[in-house]
Amino acid sequence: MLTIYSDTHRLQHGKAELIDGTLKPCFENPSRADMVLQEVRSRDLGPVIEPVAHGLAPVLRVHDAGYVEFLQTAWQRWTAMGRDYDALPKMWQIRRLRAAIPQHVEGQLCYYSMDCGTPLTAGTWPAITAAADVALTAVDQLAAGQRGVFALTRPPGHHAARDYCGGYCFFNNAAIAAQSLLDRGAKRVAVLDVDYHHGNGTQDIFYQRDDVLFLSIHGDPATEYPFFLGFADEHGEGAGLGYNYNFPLPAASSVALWFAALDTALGEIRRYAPDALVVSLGVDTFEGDPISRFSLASTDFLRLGEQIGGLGLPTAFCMEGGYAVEPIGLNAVNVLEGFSMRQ
Ligand code: OKP
Ligand code: ZN
Repeated sequence: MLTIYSDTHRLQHGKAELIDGTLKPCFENPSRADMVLQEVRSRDLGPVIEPVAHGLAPVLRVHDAGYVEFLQTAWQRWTAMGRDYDALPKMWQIRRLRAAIPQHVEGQLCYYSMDCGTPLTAGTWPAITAAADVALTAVDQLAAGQRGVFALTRPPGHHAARDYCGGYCFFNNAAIAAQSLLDRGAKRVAVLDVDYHHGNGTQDIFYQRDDVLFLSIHGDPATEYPFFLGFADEHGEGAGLGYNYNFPLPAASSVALWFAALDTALGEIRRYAPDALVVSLGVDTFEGDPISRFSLASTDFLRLGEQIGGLGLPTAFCMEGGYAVEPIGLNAVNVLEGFSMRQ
């Protein structure tokens, strides 16, 4: 399987996040993608190629123009005030506060953020545009006839909605890929999100549409991040009604329960009969993940890949979460190898 990768991801390197009352080094850091790439190479998954620059037009197909402009200019505006540290919001436009967009960069940071764990840094803009290009180049390769392509995207994307960042995500790489598939002629695309956390951003982007079927298997938001979206009764809206499926599972769910949810999700994908599939590939469902609470073993990821491969669809895998850094490559490449076994 072909992998698309850019070193530019390294430029997104936040310093710290607030964990258990103190600042700890960011879980979402460059070593994650480095480890995945190393495994891709050592197991000879296939060629690794650089992304092709696609510009902002395909990003603007899923993200709000004001939000994109904010991300593009925020670091320059932040440092122009003499601030040389990561930009993090300290308040939110919560219930009954005015929804007007503030003028000040700090106010805008609050307006455009979902949480305070997603540091905007000097390298955020180049890293997120490179990640979008990685996803878009994967789509180019599907259009050129590849059956499965691995977009080694970092930072991840599935928490980023049309107009907000959060959960380490800024641009929604998987949503950008899905939209690009449609723009290249696909009639229907499915996005399957297997990360431990609900893909609230992807759901938000496609919630009112029937040309993208979104399905997510994740820790129940009643107790798990992102808390405010991802419940089983979210089915879509308007034209999108019936095209959104959430499978929230209790935090300590068994592997058998997880695969039963996968089976149901795959059945819905078959029924939808899409032209292509995008997988939001988070491997933080792993038993050793430090911030998640499912218990998939490394071999379960092979099985996951095989089952996805059994759909027989052109498939773009976009890397999302996975914070047990040492086995992240083993787990991610197991999915890709399992998929390839079914081609
Ligand atoms: C991003 B992705 C841990 C706090 C974690 C943010 C989680 C973001 C996950 N105590 N907060 O879906 O893997
Ligand atoms: Zn996650």
